[in-house]
Amino acid sequence: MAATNAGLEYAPTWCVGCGNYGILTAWKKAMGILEIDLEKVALVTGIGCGSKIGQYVNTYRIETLHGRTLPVASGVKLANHELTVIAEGGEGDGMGLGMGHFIHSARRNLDLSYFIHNNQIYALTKGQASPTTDRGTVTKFTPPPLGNVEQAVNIVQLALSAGASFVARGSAANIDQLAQLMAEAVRHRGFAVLDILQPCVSFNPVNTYQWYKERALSLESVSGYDETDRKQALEYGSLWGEKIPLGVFYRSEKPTFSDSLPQLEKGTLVAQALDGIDVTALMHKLA
Ligand SMILES: Cc1ncc(C[n+]2csc(CCOP(=O)(O)OP(=O)(O)O)c2C)c(N)n1
Ligand code: SF4
Repeated sequence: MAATNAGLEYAPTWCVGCGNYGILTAWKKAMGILEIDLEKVALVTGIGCGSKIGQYVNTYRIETLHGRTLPVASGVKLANHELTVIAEGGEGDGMGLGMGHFIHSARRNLDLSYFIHNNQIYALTKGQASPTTDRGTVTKFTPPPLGNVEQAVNIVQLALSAGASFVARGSAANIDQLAQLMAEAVRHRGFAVLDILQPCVSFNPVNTYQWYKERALSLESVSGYDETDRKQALEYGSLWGEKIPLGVFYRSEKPTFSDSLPQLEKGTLVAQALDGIDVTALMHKLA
């Protein structure tokens, strides 16, 4: 499948200069790298500017409620575990309302990729501080002199602590690297978290392309870095300031949630016959 087939014809409605364009380009490239049958891909997004990506790609997709991306993606995967399921949306969607779902998806090791468009702001709702907005950042809703008084969530550290078996960070400004990371996340069997640094040119004047570029540290350039060493991943995952690491922090192999369910051994749930299943006795018991 050529990467060009992964997109739809109409133009995105994102602001000119938005980092989401880079993410969309990388997304299409990633599908080309994977040579995947798009009919076997289910994309589940939440609500927000980043979540609109589903409107511009040529796969099956569900745009679900704000913060409910992962539960819906989990349901899709369990109903048909032969599908490639990608969950995607903003960090507000995933780290705010969706936070509990994130932790449980990681500890279950659901076989999903989760792409988080992290612009450190609630963009669609016009510029409130989000869970990843750095402390002290002045937004329209967190005024000076203090700015945002809350400590930011570090997505990489949280994913590692919760048990995600693949954890990486890419950037909307580095499309080739991002496409590779997306492809690796999709290939990984298990819960694959990809934190994507994404400038919002309309509502975040702090975390700009330049701001991210000045801090980017490629993990590939770190001599002796071992992607299977969780301790080292946590150490590099804690960096956020003068240096912000990009690349694969961690990968490991362990049973996925679907692997652990005997119900799925006979094939996908969608393919299993419903004849002969009578829940009347159960309903009476529960009544
Ligand atoms: C239950 C619920 N609460 C709040 C909202 C309002 N809302 C819509 S998008 C959004 C956050 C957008 O931020 P993010 O998820 O980071 O995506 P971005 O727009 O920055 O890409 C919020 C709070 C909503 N739609 N539903
Ligand atoms: S508001 Fe920000 S995130 Fe949304 S489309 Fe515009 S630049 Fe992109």
